[in-house]
Amino acid sequence: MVCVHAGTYAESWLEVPTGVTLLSADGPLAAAIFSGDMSAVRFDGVSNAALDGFEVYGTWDAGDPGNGLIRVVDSENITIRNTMAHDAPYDMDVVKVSGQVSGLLIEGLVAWNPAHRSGGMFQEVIDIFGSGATAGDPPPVSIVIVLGCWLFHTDGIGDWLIYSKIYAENILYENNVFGPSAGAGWSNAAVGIGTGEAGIPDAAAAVVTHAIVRNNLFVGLRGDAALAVMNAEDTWVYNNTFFANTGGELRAVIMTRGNSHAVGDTRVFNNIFQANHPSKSAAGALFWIRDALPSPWYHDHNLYFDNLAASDTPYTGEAAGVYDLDPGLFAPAVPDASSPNLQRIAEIRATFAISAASPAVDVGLDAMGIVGHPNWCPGNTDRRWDADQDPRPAVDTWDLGVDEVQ
Ligand SMILES: [Ca+2]
Ligand SMILES: [Ca+2]
Ligand SMILES: [Ca+2]
Repeated sequence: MVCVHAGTYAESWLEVPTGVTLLSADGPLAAAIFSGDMSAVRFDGVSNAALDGFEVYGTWDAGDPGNGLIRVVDSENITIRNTMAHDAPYDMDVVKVSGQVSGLLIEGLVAWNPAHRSGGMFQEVIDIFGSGATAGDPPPVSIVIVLGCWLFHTDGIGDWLIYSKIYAENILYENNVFGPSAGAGWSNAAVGIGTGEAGIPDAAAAVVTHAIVRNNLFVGLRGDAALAVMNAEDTWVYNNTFFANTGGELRAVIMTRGNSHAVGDTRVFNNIFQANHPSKSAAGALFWIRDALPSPWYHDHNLYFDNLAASDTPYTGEAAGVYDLDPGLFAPAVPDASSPNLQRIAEIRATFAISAASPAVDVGLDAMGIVGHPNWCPGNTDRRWDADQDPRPAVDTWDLGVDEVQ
């Protein structure tokens, strides 16, 4: 353990060694690391190391091309927690993960402002890239949990918020707030399981397998879609709330794309969709199926209220879906990102709570009770809880969306 007292430290290329936790000793965000035009914190070839409680920032878009304000490469059992990271120097993601990485927990991270990439578009807030595999290798990136984070863009800065791509497995996005984002509607999705890039080393292989996307808020997002499932196998999308993903800079709420690998098993259930009216393309779409329909493709037990009617594949007709009833979200709005801090995550989440009178109450499935639910990290992947860590029952009476009423 290395304890750092309050203050702002001008440091760059800070390598965290194996077995070391770098801790802000006077509490979360009391200590700050300012890296100027360089990478700030590196986990490179290490294990059992952590960064806890720092504000980490650089000079946005400055300097020579780099690869990550916070960088995780060829490492295992790494934790980044209670951290606020923003304003990446030129060509850098805010958090860049690549090489062989097994066991990464990113928890309670508030992050924004990736830099431009060379060519004019933007890097990502979090980039998870299973890189470097050769024929016969297992996926180089495995077991990544992104938990209770808030990722957004400001001032038109950004494209993707987060993606997992190329050759990765066992990915969990849980209890996060995604949005607002700044994609311009000609651009990529905000949140990706997979990308449109082909796999490496096998271009035709699935690029992401066994992903879970649950208890997340998708709000105020732009680009091709709020959430994209691309060239992936076994993706579970449940108990998310999609609100106000709308307007002329968004094409779809959920997009699937199988341009290099036909999208496999995809489940969409227990979600709330409210006030989503993407209109960038001729009609926009609730579900945009860019290639073949995922197989199998399952959606049911979702609530739809005040959304656009257009959808590449119908969202009507769910046997246990809830249609045209107001879920009664407490005070939903696109989050104000003008003064971000760690406490804002819970505050935003509270505005998407429901009450006992909501038609979303008790009409969802017990996700853990469904045969085939991924459980690659017991204790994490099989949690029955909502976004504010209230328990969900072990029977088919889960509430829809991020909140379970107690
Ligand atoms: Ca990137
Ligand atoms: Ca319930
Ligand atoms: Ca709750």
